[in-house]
Amino acid sequence: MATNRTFTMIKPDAVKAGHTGAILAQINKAGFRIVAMKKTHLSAGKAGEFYAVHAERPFYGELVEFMSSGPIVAAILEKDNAVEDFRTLIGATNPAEAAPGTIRALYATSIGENAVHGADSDENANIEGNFHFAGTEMF
Ligand code: 3AN
Repeated sequence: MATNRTFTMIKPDAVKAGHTGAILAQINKAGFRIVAMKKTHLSAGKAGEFYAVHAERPFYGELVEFMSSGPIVAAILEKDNAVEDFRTLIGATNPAEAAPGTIRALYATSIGENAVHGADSDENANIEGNFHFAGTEMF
């Protein structure tokens, strides 16, 4: 069943570069409501668990190292058609291919350090949101 929620993380590269406020403003301007949000620092173990689906990919080690290299901002967002509309807002995984004006086109530096994460399905949005937040932290 389609839901109206997605899950995002502002990744360590964008947090470190001071883009958190601008990215959140762009997310709000696009019509997403913040259901839950926190700044946190994933351990390598937790990052590995989050990205377990990519464990067999050649970039898994690099991805886990990067995602645990500094603080992130994790959030659950709400809007009609949230998953698809958020993927449109962030742009392609590779910033060189991301449409102009998208968050990755504006703030990502490479395919690995690509500024933001966006869930790729309603099912994963739910799993990822529950990974980071308790029900009592969602409003
Ligand atoms: P997306 O985040 O756009 O859904 P996925 O699910 O293919 O992209 O990849 C998950 C994450 O893995 C990406 N956000 C990116 O940080 C990293 N990644 C994907 N492809 C590569 C690659 N070729 N080299 C390094 N890191 C990658």
